[in-house]
Amino acid sequence: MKIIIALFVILLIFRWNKMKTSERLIVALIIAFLYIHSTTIKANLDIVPKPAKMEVSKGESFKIDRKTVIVCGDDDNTFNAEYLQRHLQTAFRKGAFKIQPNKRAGNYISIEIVDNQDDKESYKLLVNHDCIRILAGSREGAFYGIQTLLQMMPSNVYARHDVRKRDKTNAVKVPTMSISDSPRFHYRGMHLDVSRTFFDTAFIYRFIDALSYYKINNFHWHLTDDQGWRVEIKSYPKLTEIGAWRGADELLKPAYASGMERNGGFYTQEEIKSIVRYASDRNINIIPEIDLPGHSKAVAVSYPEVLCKTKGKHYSVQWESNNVWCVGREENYTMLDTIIGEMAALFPSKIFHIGGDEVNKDSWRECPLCSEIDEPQSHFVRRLEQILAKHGKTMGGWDEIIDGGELLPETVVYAWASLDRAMKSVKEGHPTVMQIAQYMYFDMRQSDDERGLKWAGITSLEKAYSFDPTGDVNLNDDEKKLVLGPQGGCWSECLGVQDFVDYQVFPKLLALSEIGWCQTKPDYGDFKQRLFNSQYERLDAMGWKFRISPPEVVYEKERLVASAENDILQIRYTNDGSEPDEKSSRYTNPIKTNNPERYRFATFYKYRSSIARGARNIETHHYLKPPTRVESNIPFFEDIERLVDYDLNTYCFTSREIADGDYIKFTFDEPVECQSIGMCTGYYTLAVYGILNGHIEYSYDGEKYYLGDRFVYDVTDGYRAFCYPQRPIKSVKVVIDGISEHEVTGIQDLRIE
Ligand code: TNX
Repeated sequence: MKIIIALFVILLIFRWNKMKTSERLIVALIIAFLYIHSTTIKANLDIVPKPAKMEVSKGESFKIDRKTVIVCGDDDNTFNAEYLQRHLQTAFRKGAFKIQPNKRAGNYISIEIVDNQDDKESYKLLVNHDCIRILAGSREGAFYGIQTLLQMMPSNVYARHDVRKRDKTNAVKVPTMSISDSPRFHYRGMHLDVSRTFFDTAFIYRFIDALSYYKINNFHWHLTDDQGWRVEIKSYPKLTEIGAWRGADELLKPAYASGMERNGGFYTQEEIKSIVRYASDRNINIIPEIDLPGHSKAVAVSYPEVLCKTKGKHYSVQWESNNVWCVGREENYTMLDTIIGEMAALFPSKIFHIGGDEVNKDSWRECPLCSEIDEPQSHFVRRLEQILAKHGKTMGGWDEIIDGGELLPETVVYAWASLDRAMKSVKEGHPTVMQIAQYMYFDMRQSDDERGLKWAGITSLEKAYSFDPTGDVNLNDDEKKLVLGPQGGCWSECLGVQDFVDYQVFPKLLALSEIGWCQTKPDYGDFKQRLFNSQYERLDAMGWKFRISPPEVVYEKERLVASAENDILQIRYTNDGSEPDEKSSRYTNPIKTNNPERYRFATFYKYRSSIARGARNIETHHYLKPPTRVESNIPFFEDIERLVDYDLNTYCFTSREIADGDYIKFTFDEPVECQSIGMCTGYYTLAVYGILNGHIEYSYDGEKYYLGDRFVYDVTDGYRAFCYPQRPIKSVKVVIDGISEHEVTGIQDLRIE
């Protein structure tokens, strides 16, 4: 359209002097018409979550423009009306979208509360030629009607910054239609771990907004874990004075690449109250979690008396030692009663989550108080049930809470470890939330060369989308009623890296949204089409740096062949090993080459790109594997010879905290000619559990050592250090010269090139 106008204007410049006044008038009218139409856009109908029933009629439409008003006479819906007004104003050039109590002749959007037999979350959205009506039985339903309407509007309704005038819209044409919609599950949850990585309040508000845009109605806030206690408790101030901070000089040591500096934070009670209110206006219930009795290192450094009085070190699965509350110490229950009491006053949620997962029970066996108790975990959980009941709460807990003893029937189980655990919980009669790791863990990696944990397998968008909370488990109809709904899980060990939370959560959250909302889930192709047609743009407007799927690249018949998931994504590449950017060459056809390892490809959506990749079937590095001896003063869990088998998949963990003066020395049988030698630490392909303070040294004769690089953090390889010898080299040493991150450290094989 803009090009047509430009051509038209050029034509005029040459002809204007020769025209009559009447001709000029006609031309002016045409320009005005074209201008108005150039900023009238069509409503988006690629809605997520897809409404249950949507009948669009052909021909007629209603135009939302600057004269449209919002009609809302119901006090309960004042927030909803203002919310709609605010969002529309962001995207429209002039419209004030005045709110008025009474209907007028036409050109309005009304929010009407009607007698509704259906559930309170259902709504109808009717578009006639002169108005849009949102009909619902409650403010919840009306809010969802508004969300559906916003999905039809330009993406800028979600913009968080001032939209430039020229990017605003004059009018949106919505076809006449009728939508009638209600959710499949009344519990649609998203969980976020703010302990391993602290997210500030601004982030939490944005996150809540995103949940509400996609009709998710529970936010499970994982507020405490080993790496930080994040909720202010007035009666126990040390929980946040000490337990919310990690760093070299703190009692809680650095972990998961949090660095030497003081790092962390917590939410004050005032901040929490505001967040809870904000969420509740948007139909979101916030379920607080304090993770007990394990995952409690942050408590243990703040109030060490809560631990069992034992001598040994007992590690959790995440290698935290002595992080479990003593369950025989009566004062602990008094303390928990007080903590829960303060929190119960902040969170109106009926469910209060107490964790309960991954407890190492060894300290209980050794403890004189705990060893007296039968089934101590179950004993603890049941004591907490009583405390919670006293504060008017129902307990929620990870699926371990069903082991070892009978619980109150209403206790809500959060099934995470497997579908089998979910079935066990349901068969025992518990309402169960389905946060099954194999589908719903957003911290898992999304394909094999991407960042992220992988203990539950690779969890692609498609895998997540395929989840059916009641269909994937073998349950009868009555049992199915106990399945409350799905929940996405976002643990944050690996999210300390900038924007990585965006990458893991979006667009996956939209898959979660449809799993929870859609009565009949559309097929994956349909979902993806809507993603590309309209949702990428929306996430972009919201400011999320969402994941863009990387290209598939293979090398066959001397050609590199790359493909993207959708045409909307462009593929760009480099042939010097560097990361492609927006200026790199555009890939259109297979590339003939004998040096495929030099090529890197990435897909681009607008100015943003996916991770870069080479061909799947080509190794980019050719590491040397010279016969090598290894020695160290550090004890390892595994056989140290694993460090010199040059298989990157077999490596070693230290069985104690490493410290200044520790070393690992590699000596080659014959001097090795190479350009570089590198040591990457932590889990192979995962940048956690690495060396925080150390350097590499190298020697040509095995006696005199030269200084190589210090260890620095890299998001792919963890803390890593390199050296670049000038001559054939005899020996390399990894030298630790300061405090470490975790209580154990992963050491990998050398990478010699
Ligand atoms: C298991 S899921 C945990 C978390 C980790 C997560 C990482 C659960 C109840 N416990 O502590 O962060 O795996 O995926």
